[in-house]
Amino acid sequence: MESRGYWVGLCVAILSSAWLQAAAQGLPPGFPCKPLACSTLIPTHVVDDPKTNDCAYRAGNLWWVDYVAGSLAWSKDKRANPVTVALFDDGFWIDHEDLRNQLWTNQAEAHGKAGTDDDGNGYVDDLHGWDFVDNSPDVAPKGACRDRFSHGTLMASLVAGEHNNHVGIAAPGSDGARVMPLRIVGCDGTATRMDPARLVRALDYATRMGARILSFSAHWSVTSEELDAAFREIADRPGSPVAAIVVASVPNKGEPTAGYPAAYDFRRIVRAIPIGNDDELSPGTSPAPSGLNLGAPSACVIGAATPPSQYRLEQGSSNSTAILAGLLAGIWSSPRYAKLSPDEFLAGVVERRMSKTARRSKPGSRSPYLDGVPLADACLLATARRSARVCRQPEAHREARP
Ligand SMILES: [Ca+2]
Ligand SMILES: [Ca+2]
Ligand SMILES: [Ca+2]
Repeated sequence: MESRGYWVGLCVAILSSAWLQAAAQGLPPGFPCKPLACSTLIPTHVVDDPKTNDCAYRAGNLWWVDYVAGSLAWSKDKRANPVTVALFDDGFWIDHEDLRNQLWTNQAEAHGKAGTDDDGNGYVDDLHGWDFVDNSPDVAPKGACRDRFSHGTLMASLVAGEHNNHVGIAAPGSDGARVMPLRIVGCDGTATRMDPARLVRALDYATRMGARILSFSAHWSVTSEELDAAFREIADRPGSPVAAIVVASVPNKGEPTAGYPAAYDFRRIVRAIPIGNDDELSPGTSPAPSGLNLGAPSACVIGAATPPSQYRLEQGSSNSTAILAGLLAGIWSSPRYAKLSPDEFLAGVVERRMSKTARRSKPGSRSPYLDGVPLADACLLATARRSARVCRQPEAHREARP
């Protein structure tokens, strides 16, 4: 099999609204995103907790959180057993105000000595992930990417943007997800190509260091035997010691196939199908293999862009992937599920409940490969009273009652 790979898509397209300067004072007047139809899908007065102080949420601009009932994955405090979500992307501004408290931390390096590989994992000072392009602990965007909007930063914020910190956004994984930033593509020249050997090293790092969800807001069409084998071990082989859930993007650029890793027919792959804020499958969405295919918001999504406090409005299937990864992490980290293995969580929660829930929205009616849009398993996560109002699925409704 050909070993030359290439990076096909960081799937976000840029809306013309350009940079948004949104800080603690709130979003600009006339901000183009409105809650739209989501308020008819989920009772906002229930989901939109008035105690939440993140300005974008309070301004009604996080339709994508309410759309998946993401606020039900929040908890009063950070979860005791957060799920580490590894992000494979082009660089991360980890000092962003909505990210800096949301990172996976290598405790051995945090309490170790600078310049020393304190945990002996082969990476010196890998405090918050690793840059596999430039072989460095600094995961920030490099080269021309330093002056652009940062795709990786946006994805990290959609996974775990911090809830109730008086600024910016709040993501479903705020209290249950911790982001492990892994830079696997760069901006310039050959570094923009997806190198299969480089990705194999990053996969090995992520699983060895405890990531339980691997999120790919990217896709590629050429792979290698080594890369296929690494994904098979993580995402398919029963009893694998490095088993993890792979959340894979399905692009919406009109391409004839979804690309890898969505194209793998593996049991632990969950595909994110992009849904626009018109409550429809995003135009140009590639056909996807059957399996665990869940819808998630793609358009009109606001997230972190550059440090220390800038945000940006984006659309694209990358967003869907990160939102779904954060939602799954937020649910998986709840005390009820925290001890489940990846296979147990997928079978008992994602497949049995989330993908079978009769979602009160249009997606699914037009797509043979979309199983539905998940809610944050509201009937199990929330109190019985809240659940009864939010979740209308008969089976779950009954279960939610005392
Ligand atoms: Ca180390
Ligand atoms: Ca060290
Ligand atoms: Ca926030």
